Formats: sequence, C-alpha cells, structure tokens
Amino acid sequence: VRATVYGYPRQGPDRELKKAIEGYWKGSVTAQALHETAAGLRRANWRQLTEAGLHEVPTGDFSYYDHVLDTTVMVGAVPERHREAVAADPLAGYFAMARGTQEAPPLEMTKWFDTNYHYLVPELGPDTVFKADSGKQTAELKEALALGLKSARPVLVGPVTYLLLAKPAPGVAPDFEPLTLLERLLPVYAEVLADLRAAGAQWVQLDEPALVQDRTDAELEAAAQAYQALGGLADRPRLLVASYFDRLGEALPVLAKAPVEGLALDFTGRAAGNLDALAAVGGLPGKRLVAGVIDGRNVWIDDYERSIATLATLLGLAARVDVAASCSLLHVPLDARAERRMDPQVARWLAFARQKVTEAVTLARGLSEGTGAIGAELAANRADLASRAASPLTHDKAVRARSAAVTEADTRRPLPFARRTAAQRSRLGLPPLPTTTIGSFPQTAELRAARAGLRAGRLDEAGYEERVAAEIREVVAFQEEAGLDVLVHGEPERSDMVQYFAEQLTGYLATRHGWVQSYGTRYVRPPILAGDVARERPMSVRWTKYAQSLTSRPVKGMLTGPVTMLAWSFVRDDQPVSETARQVALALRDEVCELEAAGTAVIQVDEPALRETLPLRAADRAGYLAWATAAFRLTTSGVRPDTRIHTHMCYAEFGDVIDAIAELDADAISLEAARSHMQVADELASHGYPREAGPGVYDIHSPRVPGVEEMAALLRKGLTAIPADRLWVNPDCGLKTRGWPETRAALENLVEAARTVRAELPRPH
Ligand code: THG
Ligand code: ZN
Repeated sequence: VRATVYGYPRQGPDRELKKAIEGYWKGSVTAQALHETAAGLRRANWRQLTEAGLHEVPTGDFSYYDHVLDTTVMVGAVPERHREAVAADPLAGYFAMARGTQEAPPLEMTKWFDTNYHYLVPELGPDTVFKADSGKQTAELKEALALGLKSARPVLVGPVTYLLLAKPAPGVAPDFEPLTLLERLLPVYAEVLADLRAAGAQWVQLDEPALVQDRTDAELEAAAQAYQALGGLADRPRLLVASYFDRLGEALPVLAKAPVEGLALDFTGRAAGNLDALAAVGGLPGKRLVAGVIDGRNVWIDDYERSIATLATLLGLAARVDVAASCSLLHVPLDARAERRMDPQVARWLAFARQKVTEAVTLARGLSEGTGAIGAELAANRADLASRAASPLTHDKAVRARSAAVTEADTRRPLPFARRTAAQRSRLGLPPLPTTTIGSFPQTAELRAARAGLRAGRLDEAGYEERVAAEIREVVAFQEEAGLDVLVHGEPERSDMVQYFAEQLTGYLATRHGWVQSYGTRYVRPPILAGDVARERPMSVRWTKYAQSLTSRPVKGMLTGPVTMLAWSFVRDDQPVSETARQVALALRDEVCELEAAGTAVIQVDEPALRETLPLRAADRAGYLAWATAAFRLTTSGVRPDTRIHTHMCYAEFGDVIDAIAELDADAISLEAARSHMQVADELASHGYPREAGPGVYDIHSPRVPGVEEMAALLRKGLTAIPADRLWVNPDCGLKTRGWPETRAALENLVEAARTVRAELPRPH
C-alpha cells in the first residue's frame, strides 16, 4: 500500500506564480524568467511531496492558467481565431486564448464541476482537426525523472471528459455534440501516451470526472469504446483512470471491465456509495485501486480510524490498493502551518494540501505495516478529533437550541406575494419599470489605498471610516442626480462580501495565506466555517442607515445569503450542511430584521452561488434545493409584509434552478441577462415566475457603455415576457470591478432608457 496524489497547488507559498505571470503580462518579467519561476515551483512541490514520503508524484498537473486549456493545446484544438498568435508565440498565444485580445475574444470560462475553480471551455466542431502536442507533458515528466523521481506519473484530462466539457465552436450548430469527435481524438491520446512511455512514464493517469455525472447510455458506450481502444494499444504506459467529486454509478462497471490497469475512486461524502458499488461488481480483480479516502476539497484533518476501516475493506477488492486524497489538492490551500497567528489548538484540526499528503503517507504505512507502526499518529489524530468535538467553538448551546426550535412556519412570510405587493407599493410608491443597481459601486484607488493603510497601521480606524463615509456620500449623491429610484450605499466597506460577513460572525475562521485558485491568476481565501455560528452585533446596519440619512429615496440593505456564505467557504464536516446553513440563516435573519427596524424598506439578500452548488447527480438535487431554499426563506421571512425582499444571482445558467428561484419567495430578483439578450426574461415567463424580476440590461463585465436605445430595446423585449408593474431596470451584476466614468455614463443611460420606455406604456385607467 502506497500513497499518491492527483495534483498539487500551483501557486507557491507566496503566490509566486501569480506574481510572475502578471509581471509577464505587464512586461516586467521575461518569458525566460517566468519559465524559471515555474520550474522552481514544480521542483519545490515535488521535493515537498517526496520528503513527506510520497512515492509516486504527479506531473503535468502544473499550469500557467488552466489544465483544460493545456489539454486543448495538447490535442491541437486551438480555436481558429487564436491560431496565428499561438503559432507566432506559444506562450503569448496561450494567454491570448485565456484572456482575449483586441481582435480575438477569449475562450469562455465556466465552473469545474461543483468546485470554485473555473476552466476554459474547449470549442469544437465537425471540422475540428486534432493534432498531438505532448511537449508540455513530456517536458514536465522529464524534469521529475531528472530529479530521480522514477515513479513520476503524468496526469491528463481524459478524452471523454475533455469532449463532455467542450461546447460547439462559434458558428457551429448549437446541437453539435463534441463527443461525436471521440474516434478522431483517440489517436491523439495514443500518440501522447506513446510519447510519455518513451519519455519514461510507467503509469499515466487519465482523469474522467465527467463520468461521475448522470450519463446517457450512448455516453457510457463512448467511455467503454475509449478505454477499449486506449487499453488495447501496444505502445503505452499502464493506465490509471481517475474519477472524483462523486460516485461513478453506471460508469463503474464500464471502467471495471475496461482493459486498463487501475482505477481511482472517491470514497468521501456523496461518493461513499462507491464502496458498496465496488463490492457489487465483484471488485477490481487484477487491477490497482487508488482509494481517495481523504477529503481533497475540504480543510479538516482525516479521521484515521474511519479511513483505515474503509481501506481494510477495499484491500479485499483489488489486486493492489493505494491511498490518496479524493481529488487534486488544487482545491485547498497549500499549508496550514503557514497560519502562524491561528489558535494552535484550532490549527491542529486543519489539513491543507501539505498536511493531506502526510495523512495519505501515514495511512499507507498503517495499512502496510499494521496500525502499531502508526500508533503515535493514531493517538494524536484521536486527540485532535476529540478536541474539536468537545470545543466550545463547535458547540454553542444557545445557537443549537435556537436552531432546533426552527419550524416550517419560521421559513414562511405571513402573507403571500399577491397581498404583500400591495402593501409594498403603497409604502414606496415606485414608478413602473423602477431603476436600481445590484449593490456595489466602483472600488476606487483611494479606497483600496485606505484599506491597505488600515491593515499596515498607517491609517487609524477613524480615518478609514471617514474615507468610507465620504465614498457613501459620493455614491448617494450620484444616484440622486442620475435619477435612480432605489439607491444603494455602494459597499465601500467590503472587499469580498463573504469575507466581510465571515469576519463578523462567530464560528468562522479566517486564514492569512489560505489562497485557492479561482481562475488564472485570481485567487480567493475562503473563510472556514468551524463552529456554531452566531451574530454578536449588527454587521451592515450602520452604513445602510448612514446612507439613508443622506436621501429621501429608499436605500436598499445589502446582504449575502446563507447558501453563498457556505458555497464560498470551507464548511464543517461534523454536521449536515443543512444544519450549518440554518445557523447562518438565523444569524442573517437577525440582521435582516434589524435593517428593517432601522427603517430599511428594501433588503436584498444575494445568492449568486445557488446554482453552482447544485449536486452533480440529479438524484441529490431535490434534497439540496430543499434545504437551500429553506435557509434563504429563514433568512428573509421575519419581516413585515410591506418590506421588500430582493435577491440577485449571476452566472446566467438558471435553467436547472428556475423552480427553486420561485421557492425563495423573494419579492424581486435581479439576474445576469445582458449577454443572452433577455432570454432570461422569456425563461422566467415561460415558467410562470410569479414575482418581480430585473433581467440585467447592462453587461458590467465589459468597460463598454451601452446606449439608451440599446437598453430601451432590451426593456421592450423584456416587457413582452414580464408586465410593466413587475419589471425592474438594473445592470447584470455589481459595479465594483468597473471604473467611475463608464459607470456614471452607463447608469445615466439606464435611467434614460427606463424613462423612454415608461413614456410608451399605455396609461392606466
Ligand atoms: N467571492 C468569493 N468567492 C467567489 C467570488 C467572490 N468565488 C466565485 C467568484 N466570485 C470568483 N471570482 C473571483 C474574482 C476575482 C478574484 C477572485 C475570484 C480576485 N482575487 C484577488 C487576486 O487574486 O488578486 C485577491 C482578492 C483578495 O485580496 O481577497 O480578484 O466574489 N468569496
Ligand atoms: Zn452578480
């Protein structure tokens, strides 16, 4: 029994990779220097892995931007519009595909399964010609072999997953199925495998996480064919087909029968069903099983005794069993030991990437040498788990009692929408097609400087607060001048909203170095939900009240909803997420009620992450949506009928959750829609969405200022789906990444567009 991992964080302990790449983009770092930094980081990672006792290290998992984009290069599927740039300068062309240029837009970006990592979507069509380019894979393998790492194992995105993640290229029929290209793609994989064998690979890992999703018979048949073909090659390394993020289900017998030498399976969380399923297919006789027993996407230490029990069962089910984390360690921060300011007792509950490697090595040793060989580690593990279970942080009696007392009635507003809406209308007297924004306004250089100054001690709390107050005055004054109907305070006091609220709630831990790649060179530092959650004092009331004191128009209160507060954090694994969601919801509910008591007539509770946390398998979705929508309603249902609850979602793909959106029972929702031309309005209407809605008319992802007539046209289109008394006029999303000049111009145009279309409405009788 040995330990391995499928991938490791790429950024380096101080995000050296981010700095080098962004320096290269600015011209202050040469390509040569960037390559050297990257090679140094790979070496340091491999050294860290081998010193921890790992025998078989991954290679090729490193990336300058994204491993799916690397696969696109490997199979020669560079989109037509980028081909010239890639041929002229592969590195510059690579970044052009990722980020776009004046001439050529980038590849689309979307979420990697249900994680917070984004990949670049391959664009394929019937005319796509694949061509093998194994350069990056063989070069990184050779680097590892040169360091004496004889068991280095290249990791590739598998051919089935690659095609299932792709979409039709621009100009290709939208119903084109990339999977139909499989036969053309397999010879390219065959060539790469031969190259890797020639370079010295004994094993190659092919990642097929797409096979843990619900798949059609035709897709399963394609997977069977793919591995029949690759397995049948004469000139190839041994093949390890890896799955993670969920159970394999119907794909398990397919892969178990395939002529490959090994399978890697996830045995954590929802994937735990793999254990019984594996026994049911008679195990993997003659094959190697890599058992992902350590949770690769959360930050808690493993429960050694439980893992050893699982591994002991698995030993009887395969010819050889190895231990691993359930997925690439890309999704967790690098090193818990870097958190020197954290309470040392609490820090012992945490395992980031580096600690997870040690855990895998320890488990492997316990399995092969007997648990006596890891007696000290087992005792320490038991003690750490016990200290966490017994900690006052994880058990707040008052929080638990309140959560246990929640009833169905607490999650329902006393009056239905039809009766609330009359009270809300008479309270605010808004015009038809009311105008508003999503919440944030441009974060100016002065504001960022003030925040940095506060952190560094150059600016005191009072000086910082005066800066925030000045920003709010400016934002409110601008909105009045522009003529917006429902104002916001602009959120100058928040950098990242999840971090902002997490810092103020008990039960949440913050990290100083816990960066996780979100996309490209962009990282987040997710807070850790460690204990029972309570709100000790108001979090947002003060600045909302201040903004309201400056104007007679209504100012919206702005909060982040419970589902997003969980989705963009690491959640506790010692109770159901539904329970954690309920605790967060209760804390937020108090904030909502306090905003209302302070005179706030409109309170927006954003849930941008509702869609992305949707379970990968349809069978698990109803359960998730039930607790998720209940948590939102628990947050928002404590207010009077004449107080408006609004919500907001971004990321366009609502199709799967459109019924759940109605279940939120918000009075109004704003949605990203500008880029899909009000298709969202039609979608809502065809589902009979019974509330007010504001499909965005201004795409805030671009510095471009939309004209009055352009937005008016979108509104007229929206009116064909949603009646005038229920249609809001707003941008797609918050404005914090925009500059002031374009924001000013775009919002003035937006108000003018609303006025234009209002004037066209039939007069009420
Ligand atoms: N907040 C949190 N999680 C998120 C988002 C968010 N996950 C999904 C999505 N939004 C990710 N989008 C981004 C956008 C920008 C950045 C990161 C993720 C970003 N990061 C800075 C960087 O890497 O330079 C660091 C930011 C910081 O200092 O905290 O720009 O909105 N929680
Ligand atoms: Zn948004």
